[in-house]
Amino acid sequence: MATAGKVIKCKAAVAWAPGKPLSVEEVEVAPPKAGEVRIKIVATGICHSDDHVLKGSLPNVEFPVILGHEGAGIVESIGAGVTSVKPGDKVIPLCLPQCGECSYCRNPESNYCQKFHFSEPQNLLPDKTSRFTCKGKQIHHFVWVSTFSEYTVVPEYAVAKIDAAAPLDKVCLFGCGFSTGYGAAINTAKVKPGSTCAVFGLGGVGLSAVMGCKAAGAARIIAVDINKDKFAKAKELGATDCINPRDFKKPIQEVITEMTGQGVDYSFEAIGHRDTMIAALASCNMNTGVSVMIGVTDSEITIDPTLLLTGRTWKGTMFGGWKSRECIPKLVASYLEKKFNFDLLITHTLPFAKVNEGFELLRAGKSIRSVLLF
Ligand code: COD
Ligand code: ZN
Repeated sequence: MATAGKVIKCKAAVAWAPGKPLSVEEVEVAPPKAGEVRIKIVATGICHSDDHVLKGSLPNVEFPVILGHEGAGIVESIGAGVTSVKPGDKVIPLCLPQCGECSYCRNPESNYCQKFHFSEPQNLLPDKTSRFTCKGKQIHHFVWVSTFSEYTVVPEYAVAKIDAAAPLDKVCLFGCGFSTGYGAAINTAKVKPGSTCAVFGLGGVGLSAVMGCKAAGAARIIAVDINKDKFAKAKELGATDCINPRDFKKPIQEVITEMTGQGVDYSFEAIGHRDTMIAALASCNMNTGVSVMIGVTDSEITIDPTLLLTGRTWKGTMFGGWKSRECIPKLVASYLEKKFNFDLLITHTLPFAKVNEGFELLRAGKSIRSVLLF
């Protein structure tokens, strides 16, 4: 291949500092070292977590950085020792790696990998260097994947090879939004048929949780958002009731408890706010209720301990509980077999140069997922 072993110059969106718009620049992407894979990104979604980073509210990220973690692409070249993918393979870079060696990777009950950002920052590749430079400056990676670059370099154990027939402009959503929300219902909560659920936040992640509750056979799915424009899509995807906390004088947890008698069996928080995390917890029934926190907040939470004392379970989820390298290819195969369809989540498709417009649409509540195409 003509580019293998060479530095590639390409387009990327650089976040030079928190709070500033992204800057589309020409960057240099060094070839992959041993154990690494260089990927030509074809499509990438914009997730609210990228915006959280720009606001400075995700831990351990270092600027300047190339964000983006919901991408799909084609392997351009591989470093020494890489055996699981080859140039030309379609792949999804994985923000949650699966090293296969740490104690969690070896535990069949767990999907967390100790190489993930919450254990060791993923701002540089494992050898503690970056493959990105721009205007002579080193640019940091973001959770290793940095999909807002036409080419990116990722460790082999953070890459999933997928079916050659997969449409990259759709399956990029497996990189975060769909996998996270759908898996929160299926794997983390283990929603049972006939149960009642409440999903707080109807973005790409929350709507995927609605889809997961429906697929698991929930009888009632209460969708909660302050933006009523999200309700039509929530209903299309399986919500039975849609409620706006601003339409009620009393706290939304009281409304949900009255609607269901005791509170729901399962609740999900897909917003990333302290108050909605507590409201979601209090919305599930006091004894067997399970509440799953999907969002991340940078503020601490104080709760009345009796919320848990009576038996409720409060859980978090990372990447929807999927062991990433192992499960993503299977999920892509199920998508190709039309076992589920999340295409409705993609509300906008934009050329990569319009990345800031994509963020504006997200902030204004006008998009679910914008997919950027290189
Ligand atoms: N009450 C009800 N709904 C609200 C409220 C509120 N007080 N505030 C906002 N909302 C709604 C918004 O109107 C919007 O519809 C929805 O909540 C949020 O949707 P999006 O599209 O902005 O966000 P997503 O779906 O792209 O992302 C949600 C996350 C929870 C994943 C994200 O915000 C987050 O916390 N990310 C960090 C967690 C993480 O790292 N997850 C794994 C990989 S991203
Ligand atoms: Zn995300």
